[in-house]
Amino acid sequence: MANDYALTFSMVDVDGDGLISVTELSRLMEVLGQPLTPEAAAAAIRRMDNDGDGLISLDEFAAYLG
Ligand SMILES: [Ca+2]
Ligand SMILES: [Ca+2]
Repeated sequence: MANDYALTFSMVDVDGDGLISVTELSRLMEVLGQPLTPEAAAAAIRRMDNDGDGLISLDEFAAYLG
């Protein structure tokens, strides 16, 4: 299961720094045909962001989806 999350995560993490940013989330939703406003993207990040650094780590991503 963790590997599935890691695979999805790596597709979203375009620059490969191991963190999902608001920009990367926005790009993903655009590709999925469901573009978010910057406000909505930031709100989505905040919902997943457990340590408050404004970025989503693989742990936070897996915790949110799992
Ligand atoms: Ca990234
Ligand atoms: Ca975080």
